[in-house]
Amino acid sequence: MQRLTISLDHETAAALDAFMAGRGYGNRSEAVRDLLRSGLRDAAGEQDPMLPCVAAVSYIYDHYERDLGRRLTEAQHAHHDLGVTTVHLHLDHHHCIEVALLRGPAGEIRHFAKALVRERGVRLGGINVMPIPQAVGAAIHDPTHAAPERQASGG
Ligand code: NI
Repeated sequence: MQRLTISLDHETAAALDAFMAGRGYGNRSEAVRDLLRSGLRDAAGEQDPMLPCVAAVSYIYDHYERDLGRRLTEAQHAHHDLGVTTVHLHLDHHHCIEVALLRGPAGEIRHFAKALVRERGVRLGGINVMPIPQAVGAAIHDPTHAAPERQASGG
């Protein structure tokens, strides 16, 4: 463990305390560590656009708004190589939430994710990009890491 001392303006310190209270953190170190990890995880993808990543992109929109539902679907078809799956929930008579799971190089999925949440008419959007851990990536691409075949059970 290394110790570091940081200075915060009052506003940021108050926001940190509110964040801690909301999430039930016992001390500031723990909260700052988690925030740093999440920031560094995001930065990893920004630094290396080829880094294999997965992303969860969520957005709430009004499906009556200017063909938005169709535009979102078309955008996803155009990037079908990055799409894994999409979950859609009808929230009320107007609003829908969709969560798209993407997989691909960090730069490409970040670009597509931003395009989705910035589509005209999207009310709220969130993007969570995570690097695929090395071992997981290796297991997927390297057939020698495949799970051993099961013995036929005869049943
Ligand atoms: Ni819907």
